[in-house]
Amino acid sequence: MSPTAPGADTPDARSIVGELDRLAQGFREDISALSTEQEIRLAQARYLGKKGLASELMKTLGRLPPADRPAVGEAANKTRAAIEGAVATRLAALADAALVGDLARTIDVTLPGRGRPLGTLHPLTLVRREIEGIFAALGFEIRTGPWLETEWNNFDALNTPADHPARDMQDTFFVEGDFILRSHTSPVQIRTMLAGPPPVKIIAPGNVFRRDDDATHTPMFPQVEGLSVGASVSFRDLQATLFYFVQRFFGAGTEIRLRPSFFPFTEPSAEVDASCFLCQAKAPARATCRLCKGSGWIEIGGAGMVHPNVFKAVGYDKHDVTGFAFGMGLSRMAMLKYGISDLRLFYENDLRFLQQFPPG
Ligand code: FA5
Repeated sequence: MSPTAPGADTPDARSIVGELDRLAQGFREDISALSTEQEIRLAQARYLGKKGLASELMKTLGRLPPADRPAVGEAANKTRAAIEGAVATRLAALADAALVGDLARTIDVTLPGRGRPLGTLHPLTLVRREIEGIFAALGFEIRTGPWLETEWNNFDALNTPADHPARDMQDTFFVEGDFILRSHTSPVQIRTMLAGPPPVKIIAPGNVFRRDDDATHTPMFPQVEGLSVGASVSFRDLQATLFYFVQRFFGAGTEIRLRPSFFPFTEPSAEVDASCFLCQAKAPARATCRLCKGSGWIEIGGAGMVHPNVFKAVGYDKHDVTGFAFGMGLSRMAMLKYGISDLRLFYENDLRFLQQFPPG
């Protein structure tokens, strides 16, 4: 390709501009067929190099009338930019194609993926969630309270003054200052009633702490508290609620039994037993049942009607309201549900144990 001019001595500005345009177009066509960077760079030099086609064309610039030179200069710059742009675009396309080629060579997309181990939910979490769901269906709200508690919330307001022998029933961890580690979830009853007027219908799951440590007792364990207070809440309501709960949690056909007991914050008070869901409390399986040890019943917690002194402590009028409360050991429930014989398994974080539970 060579510049065309009307006459050797009088180059024509318009034809040079046209020639420059054709140069850019010709370059694009040339490099579209090239497939290596080296070839492309050589082509670039053939057009833009010192002795390249564009440079040759520009040599005629000096012979143009001065008035025409700016337009030709501008066209020359555009041609240079177009050629450089085309080089960059073509090189980028080649790099992309090379990458795709590399990937196709190194990744076999038909191979199975690398498996990631799936975490599972802790059995105590599974049981807590299940219990929350059952009580939520009965209209109970979920409340929580702090682990560090005042003695007043944990004992005094629950009708257990400092010299009350019942304080010894729960061997308590004392913390510097005026706090203790709560020994049961019952202080959430107090916090909830202090926070607002009746009616109240809550369950409160959470960890509690006692100086206990053997196969059926750990120094920290989860409980779930229940409290229902209103104008005419009765012992019948407590029985019906617990009955509904055991049927859903342990299965239809499960019975409950309430045995007279003592808690300072309830009157009357009861121990709550569920009929053994393993032997169904029926002979002959019952005689050798490892779960209920032949009794047909399994203890799941304590319960009772809220003591008038508890209402007094939180400023409720005992003439206006009655209520029931219950407290169950959540780890005990998980042991029963999953047939786990040692409570300490829950806290050892042994993956062989934990991986037996579903992801949730
Ligand atoms: C209480 O803690 C009462 N606050 C329950 C209550 C609430 C009664 C409301 C009335 C009204 P108790 O100390 O029995 O009660 O504990 C309740 C349950 O916690 C027990 O039945 C048992 O399942 C579980 N539990 C007690 N100590 C431990 C422990 N060290 N490790 C695991 N579970 C325990």
